[in-house]
Amino acid sequence: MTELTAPKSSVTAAQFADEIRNELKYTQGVTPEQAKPADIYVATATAVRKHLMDSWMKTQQDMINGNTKAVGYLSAEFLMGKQLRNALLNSGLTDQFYAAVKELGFDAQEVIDAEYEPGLGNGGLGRLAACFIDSLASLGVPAFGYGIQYRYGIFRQEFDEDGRQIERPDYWLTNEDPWGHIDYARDQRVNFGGEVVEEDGKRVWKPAWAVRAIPVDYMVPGYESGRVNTLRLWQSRAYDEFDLLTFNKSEYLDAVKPQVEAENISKILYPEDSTEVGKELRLEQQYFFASASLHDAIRVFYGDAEKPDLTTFPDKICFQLNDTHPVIGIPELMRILIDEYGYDWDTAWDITTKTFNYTCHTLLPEALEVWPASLIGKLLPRHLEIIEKINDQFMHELADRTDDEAKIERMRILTAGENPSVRMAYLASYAGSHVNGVAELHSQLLKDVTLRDFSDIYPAKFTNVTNGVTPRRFMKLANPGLSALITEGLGTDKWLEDLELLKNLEPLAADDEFVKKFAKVKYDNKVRFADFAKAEYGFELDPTTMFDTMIKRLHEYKRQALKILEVIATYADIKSGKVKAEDVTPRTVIFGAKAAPGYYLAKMTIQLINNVAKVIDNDPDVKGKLKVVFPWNYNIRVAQMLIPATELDEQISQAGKEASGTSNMKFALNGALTVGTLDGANVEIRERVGADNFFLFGMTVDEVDKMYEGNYDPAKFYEADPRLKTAIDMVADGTFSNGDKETYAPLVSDWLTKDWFMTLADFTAYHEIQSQIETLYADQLEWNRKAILNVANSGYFSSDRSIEDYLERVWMTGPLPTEK
Ligand code: KOT
Repeated sequence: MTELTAPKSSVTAAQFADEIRNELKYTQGVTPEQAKPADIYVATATAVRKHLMDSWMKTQQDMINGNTKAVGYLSAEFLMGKQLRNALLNSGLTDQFYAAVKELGFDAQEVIDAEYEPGLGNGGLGRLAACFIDSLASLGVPAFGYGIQYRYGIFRQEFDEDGRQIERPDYWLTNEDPWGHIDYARDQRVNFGGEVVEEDGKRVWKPAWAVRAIPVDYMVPGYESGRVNTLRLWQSRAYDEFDLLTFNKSEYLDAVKPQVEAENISKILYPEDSTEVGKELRLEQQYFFASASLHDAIRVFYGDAEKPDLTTFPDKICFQLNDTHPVIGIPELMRILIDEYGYDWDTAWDITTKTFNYTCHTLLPEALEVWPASLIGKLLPRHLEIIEKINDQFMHELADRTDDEAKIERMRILTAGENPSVRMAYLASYAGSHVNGVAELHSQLLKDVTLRDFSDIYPAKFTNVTNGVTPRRFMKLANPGLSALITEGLGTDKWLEDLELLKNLEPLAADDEFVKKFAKVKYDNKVRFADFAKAEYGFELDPTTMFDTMIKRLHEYKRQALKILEVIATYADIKSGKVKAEDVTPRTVIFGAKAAPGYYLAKMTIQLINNVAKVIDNDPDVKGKLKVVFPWNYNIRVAQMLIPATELDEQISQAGKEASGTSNMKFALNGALTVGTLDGANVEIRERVGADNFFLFGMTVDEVDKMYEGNYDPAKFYEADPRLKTAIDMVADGTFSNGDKETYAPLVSDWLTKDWFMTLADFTAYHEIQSQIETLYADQLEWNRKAILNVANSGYFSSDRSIEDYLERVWMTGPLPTEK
């Protein structure tokens, strides 16, 4: 038996330098003298992978040979961020790396910067998947992440001269990807199209075309666990076969077309976040990775046995459906069991329902995926038959359980009528063993509103698992200063594995010396971010001003508009002299956000923010008092720099719209105070850090509902608050568009006539909380005390805790046994 990698590697810096030299020579064919930082990066990554190899193989062996059920996390997105520093940390090679690179004559930062960030996700959902696989490995739970290796990740965002978002392709694989191992020998065939025929009394799918799914394996090393799991991302390739019978000169191009198109499946990540796309290619992507992953799991656990006993499948692995994107996996597993392995329907159903669980990540009706049955029928005819049968079975089951016919009708998986469609969330809620939301409030609203009928009939299925974030990346790597201070304060670094230990920092919030050290760390992080922003974006930031940050996808419900309107109103207050310059708390307001390329109002909001930034910047009257910056192309790297430097965190979505939020957790853990609504996980953060240490404002879910019922009229709020009126008038009158009144007219009109997310209704409350924020900020010792209390009381928001909750409430499994 090979030993698991020791938590802190015993390799010396000199040995590690030799390993890097070795890779340079034997893998890349360059001498240390010829090498560029990018070469050192690739050599280091290759060396680190080799360090992890034994543990990786052993983890797989232990998983296959043991009795611990594994977890398959099926997700269309894994927003991993850069890998090098994380892999070094988790393999205990960080110190050796810095020393070795120095010995080789390179600048470590340049080596780290040579890695291109893989952006294989849109935002919260994809980043959560990345945090979860880190925690699974760190807890020693055998697990696979299954997804797609998109050739183009989330677009690279630029701004044009007018402040408009431009999307550029993110061709992240232009350079070598030393982390991903392409495993050609473990490919899977994924079929599409064609028809279903009757043969010997059986339904037989005769597909029209197929693609080759090739796994690209990424090691997922646990922190100090000695375990290394696998992230298996599928690439689609063509088969080198085409229909030679129909092939003649004139049909050549037609004949190769499917081959050419096969590779489109994994070509691009859809840049929509929480909005429905409904495109054929998207369904192809979903089926592609769901099908390949299920077949792969069968292969992993049963080898190539012709007649494996798949009734044991749910004891080997359970699959978590990360929202509805992989839900087509449900009829796919049914099909595999019935058509490929000959099981009867009931046995297949029993296996399938035990295998899947479903996490819902939204409350927005438009984000709940619904596929036209006609499209499913065209692409996956056998699956449509199976879905029809599942729906029939479901209708019968419901008839046994309730007399409420209207309810039964409402719950249809396959809708009735002329153009039926398939509701993926309903399919998952019926077929899955467990259904969970991602924060207490969200899970409650799922039960009360979105999936109410389902929770009435199947109350035991529903549970909550509040999201979490990995402290390894978002504290240790992102905030070394704070991490060192925490370790000093606690006298141990065990908090990185048991984040609840942060609780023991609480008494130190009363210790002025500790508070000053904490304030110094925050200030240093601000300086570090200012330097970064200068180098990267050319921004001039003053680290003595309050850093007030709003980073998240640009979406109306998240209400970036609320923030920018408040900024405009403050700007007007200073200009008009209503607020004396000396009474202003100097602020730097920092935005980071990408908008879906087709999301008109979101893109207009980006343009507005950029132009407000410009106008303010060019106005000497507010110099030193107010500044707005919008670093473009917000990504994980920027998040890791910005979150530790932030003092005030904006979580200002309309109550009842943000399922959870996870940056709110990262900010609290990095000692920012939150201004926020009672939405998503804000509710739980506030409960834990204490109401005195959280700036709450705005309507509650109930108040929002009442206001909708009362025919909400935003214009009333515009008339009632002169500051709001001034701000909107300035947007309308061309102050931020060189006098052009048309530029923002659609946005202004939306605010005044629709304002679906009630930005205007919450504006006054949002302004009022600002004076409390500024009063507290004036007392730096008090502010930092509260920031420490945020850190101390946020240990619950570790993704390790989320995973433990899943293990206990949903997956019913645990870590692999450790050897004595
Ligand atoms: C995307 C498409 C369909 C349905 C939901 C989504 C989605 C939801 N994408 N990102 N989310 C976010 O997921 C995070 C992790 O659970 C949450 O913290 C956040 O509130 C969601 O908006």
